[in-house]
Amino acid sequence: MLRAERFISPAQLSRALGLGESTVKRWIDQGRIPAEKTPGGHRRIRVSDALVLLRRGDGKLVDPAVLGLVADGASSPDGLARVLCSAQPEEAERLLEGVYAAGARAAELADRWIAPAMASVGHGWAAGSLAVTSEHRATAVMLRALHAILRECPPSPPGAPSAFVAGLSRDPYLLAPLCAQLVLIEAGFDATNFGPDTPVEGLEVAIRAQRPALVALSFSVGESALARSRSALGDACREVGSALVVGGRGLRPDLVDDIGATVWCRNMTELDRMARHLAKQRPERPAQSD
Ligand code: B12
Repeated sequence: MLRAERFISPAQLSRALGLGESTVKRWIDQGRIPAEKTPGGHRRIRVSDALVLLRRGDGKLVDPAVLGLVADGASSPDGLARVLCSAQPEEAERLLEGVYAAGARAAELADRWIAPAMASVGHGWAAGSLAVTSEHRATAVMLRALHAILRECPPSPPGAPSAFVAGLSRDPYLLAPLCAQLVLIEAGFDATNFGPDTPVEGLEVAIRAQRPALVALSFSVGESALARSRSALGDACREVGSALVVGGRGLRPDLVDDIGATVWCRNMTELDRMARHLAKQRPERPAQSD
C-alpha cells in the first residue's frame, strides 16, 4: 500500500512478523508471498505485500519499524493524539496504517482512533495551545492515511449493493464522510463518497437516477442545508427504496425528524453493524449490461 516502492529481505520480513525465515522463504516459493529477485538472485518483498500478509493474519506485528511503521509505544489512541498535536504530525499517518495493517476495521479506526485524536486537536485549538494551521495539518495527515487505506480496498464484487455518502451544503468536514465510505466498502457496499458541501438538489437527482440501497449523510454542522431541502432527500430515498442513515455531532432529534431518516447512528461502529445486516438481506444487484 503505502511505501509501495520499498523492498525488504526475507530475514527482515521474518523479524517484522515474528515468522521463521524458512517459513517466509517457503511461502515465497509457493507464491503465497509475492516477491521479486535482485540481479544477484536474492528474494525481495514489497512492504505493501508484507502489510497485506499481516492484515490477512499471517504473522503478528513484532517489529513495526522494519516495515516503516511507528514503533509500538506510540500505537495507542492516546499516542495518535499526541503525535497529531506534535510538531511532526506526519508520523500519525504511519501509525494509523500500522493499526489498519494489524487488522483493525475502518469503524474501529474512526471511532477509537481518529475521532478521539481529532477531538484532542480540537481541544488544543479551543484552548489556544494549537494554531488553526495545526488543525488543518492534522486533518490533512488523517486524510492521507485514509486515502491510502481506500486505495488498498479490493474493488467491490459484481452485484454489490450501492451506497452514497455525503455531507450537505455548508458542511466542510472531510474526515467523517470518508470514514463512512470506508466502513460501507468493508461492509460489502459499492460506496461512492460525494464528500462535504454537497448540494441537496444534486444529491436528490443522483438518488432518483441511481437508486442506491443506502444513503449515509454526515452532519458535522447541524444547519447544513435548509430544513425543506433536507426533507426532499428523505422523500427521494423513500420513493426509490434507499435506506437513509444519518450520523454526526451536528445532529439533533428535530433535525433527524425533518430529514425523515431511516436510522440515526451514533458512530461508525453502529453504521458498520447496520450496513452488514442490510448487505446480507439485500438481493444482489443485477450485473450491468451495455
Ligand atoms: C478538523 C476540524 C475543523 C476543520 C475541518 C477541516 C475539514 N475540511 O475537514 C476546520 C478548520 C475547517 C474547522 C472549522 C471550524 N470548526 Co472545527 N473542528 C475540527 C475538529 C478538530 C475535528 C473534526 C473531525 O474531522 N473529526 C474526525 C471525525 C471522524 O470525527 P467526528 O466528526 O467526531 O465524527 C464521528 C461521529 O460524529 C460519527 N459520525 C460523523 N458523521 C457521521 C455520519 C454517519 C452516517 C455516521 C453513521 C456517523 C457519523 O462517527 C465519527 C467517528 O466516530 C473538531 C474537533 C472534534 N471534537 O471533532 C473541531 C470542532 C468540530 N470545530 C469547532 C468549531 C467551533 C469550528 C469553527 C466554527 C471555528 C471557526 N471559528 O471558524 C469552524 C466552523 C466551520 C463550519 N463552516 O462549520 C468546534 C465545534 C464546537 C461546537 N459545539 O459546535 C469543535 C468541536 C472544536 C472545539 N473543541 O471547539 N474545524
